[in-house]
Amino acid sequence: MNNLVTYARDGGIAVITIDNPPVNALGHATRLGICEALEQFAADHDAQAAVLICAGRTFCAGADISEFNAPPEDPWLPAVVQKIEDAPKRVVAAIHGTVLGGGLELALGCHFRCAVASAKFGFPEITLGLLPGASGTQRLPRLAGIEKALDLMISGKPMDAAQARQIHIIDEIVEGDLRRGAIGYASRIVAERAPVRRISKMSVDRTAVPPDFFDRYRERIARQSRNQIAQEQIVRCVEAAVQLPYRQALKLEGRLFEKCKKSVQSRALRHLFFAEREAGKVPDLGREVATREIRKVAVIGAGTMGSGIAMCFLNAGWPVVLVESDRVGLDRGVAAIRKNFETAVQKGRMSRDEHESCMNRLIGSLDYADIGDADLVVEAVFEDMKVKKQVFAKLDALCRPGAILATNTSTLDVDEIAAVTSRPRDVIGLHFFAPANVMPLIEIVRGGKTATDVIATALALARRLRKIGTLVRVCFGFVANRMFIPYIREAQLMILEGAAPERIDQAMVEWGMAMGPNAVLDLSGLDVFHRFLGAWKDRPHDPSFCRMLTVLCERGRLGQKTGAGFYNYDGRNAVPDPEVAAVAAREAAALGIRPRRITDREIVRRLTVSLALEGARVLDEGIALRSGDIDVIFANGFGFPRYRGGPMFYAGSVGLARIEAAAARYRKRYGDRYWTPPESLARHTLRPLTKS
Ligand code: 3H9
Repeated sequence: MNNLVTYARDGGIAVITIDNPPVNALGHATRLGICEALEQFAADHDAQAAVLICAGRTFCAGADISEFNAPPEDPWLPAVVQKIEDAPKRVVAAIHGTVLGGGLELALGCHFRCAVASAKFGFPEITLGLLPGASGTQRLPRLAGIEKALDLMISGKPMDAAQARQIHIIDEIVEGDLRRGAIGYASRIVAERAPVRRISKMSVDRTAVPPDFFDRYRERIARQSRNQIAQEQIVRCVEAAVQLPYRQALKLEGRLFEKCKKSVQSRALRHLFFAEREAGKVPDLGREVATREIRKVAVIGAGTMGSGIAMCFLNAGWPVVLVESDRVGLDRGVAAIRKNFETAVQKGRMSRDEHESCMNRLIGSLDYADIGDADLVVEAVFEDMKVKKQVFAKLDALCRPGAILATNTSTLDVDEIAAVTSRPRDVIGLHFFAPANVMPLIEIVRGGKTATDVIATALALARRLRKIGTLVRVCFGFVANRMFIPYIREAQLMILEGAAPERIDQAMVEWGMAMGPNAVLDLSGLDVFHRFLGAWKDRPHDPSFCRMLTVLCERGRLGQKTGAGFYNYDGRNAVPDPEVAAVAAREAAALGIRPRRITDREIVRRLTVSLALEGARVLDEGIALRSGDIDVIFANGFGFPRYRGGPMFYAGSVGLARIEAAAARYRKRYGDRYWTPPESLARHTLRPLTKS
């Protein structure tokens, strides 16, 4: 037996322990070890039952995802699960931590399951574009019922032990030491001669759902699963669990799992899974770099961004001083925080006690002197270099030595801000995305002089805030907003060429974006983006460049906040406005731009190619560390469809030849100012691996 799985005996109970840190993923060697341990158990006449348990922080968190780019190696997980179920003596799973995907399937192969109360259970395969492929789609409906099983697999969301017990996923919740408790439970089962329960031998309760259940279920999930393939395959498998004998349905599950695994969508989602974890790893930041201790946080500016940032830190347990220059602004910010927490309580996302303790940790202040003992100060004032410099000069004078001084700027030069202090080593950018308390991303902007321990602390902070921190360097707009410029530029130009804003938005939403580019501008405020472009020193001398944005701003159409932008607004409801098309036609005529027929395909291609070319330039300049970081930023900050993997992965999946051909077409039509692909494009676009 290999050292990832060990076999021991405690009296009459065998204990099979999986120890494959960090999450006991079920890689090949582990599967082999389990099989060998099962054989030893079968041959061990003194063992009356076995407990299957994991060392470390969790029970198995699933199959080893890193093996999915190659064909499966025997013993493959479904066979291992079956081998457990076929064991001649009782096997009890002893569960702690997060039992996910293949890990839960392994547990369902056991005849009994017990868990500590803090354990979490789930089938997150859908988040990887997969289905539970080791009999989960067959065993779960037999235990939990058809609808509950589908909900669990389609949502991918975990449940707690109490819920898992309710739907028969576990039989027993263990208090105290799990190993002890599980051995006790196994001994009891043996003593009581409890019958061995093999889930595959149970039948699915088909009477619990109406005959048209599956059609209705498909309708119900159609919107959330648009363009995606795995959801339908899960429904097919569960339908098969109802209609086919177990073995036949299991074969179908295996085939459909392989189909999903080889799909570009699953490759894209797996790419993001690993890219999100790699984002926190920085080549020149070894483990020896210690982080600074952050006990108290101050946030400067109680506007929407400042109060959102304050909420993030309060939620994560820090005391926060929120500083504003005037009483009205401060009261408004504190009230917004209270209201947001209140809503979280009403929605059951936070307890009343947590709400109170968060509010107790918040100190609103009109006096900068209150930040003197803060270990981290996050500035979130108006996006204006002069104002930011004034704030940082004050921070420099007041903050204790060693405090980290962070700016939430989304565009401005962090080095220029740092230069007004006597301690540029302590200055860093922490660009939260709006709404800060909801969006999972922070662009961590490393200045030319930022100390490595400040960067390490920022990355650790992001983790504690349960956000993804991606490290970027200084340039106008960093990665996110800089790449957004060509994307918006092309969307705007297409409006001048005669494509209605709603058509452009619809094409992008159909393709998978959470929102179209024009709706995004309306939401965030046209004036905000206009001011941002106004501050850009390298703005091209191109009269058509973002012309619609300028004209609409001049007309006071600033987006949702003024009731009109690219759309008219009836509350939050966007209504297309023919006046916008009329304005576009006039502007186009003045600029000599002729109307053309633009297909949905062109809309998607032009916008996504513009992103890929700019992404390659960003990488050439060393602004982002890796293509994967760009993908992580767009998937988590801009509503880029995860199943397309991010702009760089997507370009690779379309193929370099097609991207270059599209760029050549646009170059011919619009000149080479924007459309010359960097030579590095091939290197920076991520090709999905060839099929296994
Ligand atoms: C599946 O099971 C298919 C089956 O149905 C059918 C098969 C036939 N594999 O997230 P963390 C690594 S599909 C390989 O930072 P946390 C991760 O990359 C799978 N590696 O920790 C990282 O590596 P590194 C279904 C994995 O405490 C390290 O472990 N299961 C896997 O924040 C720590 O991870 C899932 O989708 C894996 N399965 O969160 C669960 N899981 O240190 C995926 C983790 O080198 N995993 N790693 O960067 C998770 O959701 C989280 O990792 C978990 C822990 C909640 C478990």
